[in-house]
Amino acid sequence: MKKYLLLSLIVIITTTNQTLAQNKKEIDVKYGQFTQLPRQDNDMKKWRENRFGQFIHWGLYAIPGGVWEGKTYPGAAEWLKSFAKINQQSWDSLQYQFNPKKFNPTEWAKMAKNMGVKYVTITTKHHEGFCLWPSKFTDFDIEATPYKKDLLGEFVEAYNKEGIDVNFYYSVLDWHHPDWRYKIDSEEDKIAFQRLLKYTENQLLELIERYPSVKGFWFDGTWDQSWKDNGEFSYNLEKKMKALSPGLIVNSRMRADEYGSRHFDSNGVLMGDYESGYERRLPASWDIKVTENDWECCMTIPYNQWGYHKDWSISHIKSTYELLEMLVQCTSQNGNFLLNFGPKGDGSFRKEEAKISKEIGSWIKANGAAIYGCEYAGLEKQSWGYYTKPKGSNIINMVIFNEPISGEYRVKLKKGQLIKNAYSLSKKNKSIKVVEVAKQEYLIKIKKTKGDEPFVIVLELEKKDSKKLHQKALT
Ligand code: FHN
Repeated sequence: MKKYLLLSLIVIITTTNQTLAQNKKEIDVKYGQFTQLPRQDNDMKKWRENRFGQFIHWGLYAIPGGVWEGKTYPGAAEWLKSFAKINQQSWDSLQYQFNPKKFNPTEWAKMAKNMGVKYVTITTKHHEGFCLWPSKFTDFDIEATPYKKDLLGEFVEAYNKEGIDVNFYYSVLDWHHPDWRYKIDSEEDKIAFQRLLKYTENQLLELIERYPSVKGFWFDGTWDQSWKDNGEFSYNLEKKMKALSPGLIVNSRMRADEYGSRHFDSNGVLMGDYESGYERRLPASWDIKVTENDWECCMTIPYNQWGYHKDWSISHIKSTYELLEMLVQCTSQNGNFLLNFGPKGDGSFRKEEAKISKEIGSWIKANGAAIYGCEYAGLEKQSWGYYTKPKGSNIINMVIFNEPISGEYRVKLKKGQLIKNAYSLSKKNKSIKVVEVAKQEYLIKIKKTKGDEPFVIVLELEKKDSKKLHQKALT
């Protein structure tokens, strides 16, 4: 009788769920996602394995560095034109001062390599509209500066030489272009904006043709109504770009569907190849959902400065370990971490950035095995730090940021997972004591460290549920 009741209950629940699913009417979206996600091709796999990237914001705004006519503006330096209400002519004339004599692309690329990044994303054109490459479609570009040379080309070559993948940031919002419109209020606006769209398309195809090794595009400035009203255009543009460069990776900010939905289409499906909405923030929860789509968090070192700002005393400057913890959290949740740098107008890096990049690099040199190619380990986050897992391996890394006073680390694995061996990444030959306190639950005992650096403990798992083997391994 009991069995019969249980069976009936299961049938009722299943039927109700099916009815609910049928009732959830999907909207007919014509210009939404057109790719099966998550992408499983080699380019996307490489993007995922890279985990750590360098963001570079560099443009005319690096010259005033947040200061105009003796006044310091605390907002983001690349927005100075807008904050300080600087007229177009004055801003545009910065072009004739742009001559980064200290720009050494080889040194930049070496610094990035030593920091441990596997990819870089550079602003080819930010909201100010200035182009770091000689564009056929505008004079507001590097060619018309005293520097004259193809700066972007030099950059791409140097980074590629170091084995670093290059992506291009491109702002659709353009304060310089006469045809830019925030919204379309008249027939005249409509015609002007169509010209802007053509300009955008021309430049993007130009960038792909000029720099064929480009791996991806990072769109920005796509939040205005004018762009949102042109979902069909951005849909076709993404297709054209990918036809010209198969394997190209595009962030979720590029597109809007025909209803104006951004990042995710009106049915909640991610557009582009990965979610790029995590700006200066990490996922708030440990919800498994974070791990369903590829995603990237972009982060500033100060509170909110992307371009070079002369005065960094205005906000908290994140420490090396604060930033490393963010990188590790991203890895543990299947995300990438893109750390921003804002070079000065002369082409050099500020000393704070140089120091942080060195420190990050030295930690990653020793502990990169817990980052590159790693993913969500399928385990809950613990108070001592984060789990990461090299894809397809029988290894789980514990990346420790908070040492417990007891020196004991509680580890709760999944059914069927047994610890075969545990060791510190810095001392691979010395096993660490593991005590089984309950089924799949362990205490890892470690001598307290000086506590001045995050470290990694590696757990080698034995999947076979053999008690004998297990006991043997732990003695
Ligand atoms: O307005 C920009 C900002 O200057 C910076 O480029 C960031 C980077 O993600 N994106 C915009 C704001 O979302």
